[in-house]
Amino acid sequence: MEFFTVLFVPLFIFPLPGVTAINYHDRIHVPAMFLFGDSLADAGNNDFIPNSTAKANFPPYGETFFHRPTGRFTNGRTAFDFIASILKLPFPPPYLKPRSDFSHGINFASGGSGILDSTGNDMNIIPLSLQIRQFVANYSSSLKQKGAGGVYSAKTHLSQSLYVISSGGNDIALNYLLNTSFQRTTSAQDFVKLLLSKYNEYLLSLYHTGARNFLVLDIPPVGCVPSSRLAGMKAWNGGCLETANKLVMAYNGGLRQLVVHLNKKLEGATILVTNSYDFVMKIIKHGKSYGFIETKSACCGAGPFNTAVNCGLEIPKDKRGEYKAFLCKRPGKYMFWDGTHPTEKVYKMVSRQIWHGNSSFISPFNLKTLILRRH
Ligand SMILES: *[C@@H]1O[C@H](CO)[C@@H](O)[C@H](O)[C@H]1NC(C)=O
Ligand SMILES: *[C@@H]1O[C@H](CO)[C@@H](O)[C@H](O)[C@H]1NC(C)=O
Ligand SMILES: *[C@@H]1O[C@H](CO)[C@@H](O)[C@H](O)[C@H]1NC(C)=O
Ligand SMILES: CC(=O)N[C@H]1CO[C@H](CO)[C@@H](O)[C@@H]1O
Repeated sequence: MEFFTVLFVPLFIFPLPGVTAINYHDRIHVPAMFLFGDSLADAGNNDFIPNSTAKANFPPYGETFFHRPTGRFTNGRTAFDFIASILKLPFPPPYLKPRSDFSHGINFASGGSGILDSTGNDMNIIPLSLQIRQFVANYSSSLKQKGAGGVYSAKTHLSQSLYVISSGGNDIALNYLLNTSFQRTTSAQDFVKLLLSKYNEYLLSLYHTGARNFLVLDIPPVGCVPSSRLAGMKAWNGGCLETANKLVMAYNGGLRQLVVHLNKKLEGATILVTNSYDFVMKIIKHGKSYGFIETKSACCGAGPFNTAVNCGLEIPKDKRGEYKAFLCKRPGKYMFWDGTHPTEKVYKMVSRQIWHGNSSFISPFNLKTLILRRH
């Protein structure tokens, strides 16, 4: 019940074109930003799911920027918070957060979720399919119920807004690679095809609801996060988990093809797709030239790669002699905040690349170009 009400409200208060909210001297006008996906985008939805076990609701999460945990899986803002600021929008509030103002966007993302419904379902999170349905079902029905003027402004609002999706890493790292019977019944190639066919469906349902401007995130090298290095410490000396990275690369290649195809097929739509994989790999290899002193171990956590004991969790008694509770002094010098997520510093760099990066990071062009072309 609550879901419907909160989604319904903003449609009545959309600024009409030509009224106060639009500043014609400012060509960068995007009325709202809608976010979907996993912990790279979640800004606290999981905190409002009582039995979810994928939460970042304890210190020191958030300590660098917000100075308190917000449910974001990092020390500060996510890449999409930075994008919101560039677009002069507030950080899109979590869909499940009571009494939020959704007039400039909603964040539907849920940490631990994936493209497949089976991903993360033991953690009580919201799969991507449901995130999309929550948006589509309620926006479509409220559009139908509006009078002519209302439909017009709601349609404009939806078509000028930005839709961002970050998903897929968990399908590989937390689902397929951990489930041997899944691997037996479905080849890697078919698994990637399955992910992309679902992704195609989600993009189409957003399009049919009225979305036109999309930003789609490729999967970063999940095989190189501290927890993957820890998992393979003995077998390959703490290098990257290549089985994961190979799947990621296969998926990313397919995603780019899908985006090229949909950009031709979907009239009036533009889908931007990133290449965060190569960007993150470059930083891992040449950390110093990007201002990082550490690109392998987490800033927060303890034990090998600072991830054998998770960030912010209490250290078990029997491990106290072995591990020392550890939080790095300068998170801005670390690539990774915890065992699986980057620091705010990396997110800031990624957001800059999304905004004005060249074709080696984002295609067919960057977000700035998309927005200037539209207005
Ligand atoms: C978690 O809560 C939801 C409803 O809030 C319920 O449907 C689900 O069964 C619960 N899961 C577990 C494992 O308790
Ligand atoms: C593993 O994958 C199989 C086949 O897809 C599925 O039926 C099963 O539920 C999965 N197991 C777990 C623990 O997720
Ligand atoms: C793209 O930008 C990066 C720096 O962000 C630079 O290293 C690279 O040479 C540029 N590539 C092209 C094709 O301009
Ligand atoms: C798909 C979805 O989230 N639909 C929601 C829309 O609003 C109704 C009415 O409150 C909810 O019951 C649905 O769950």
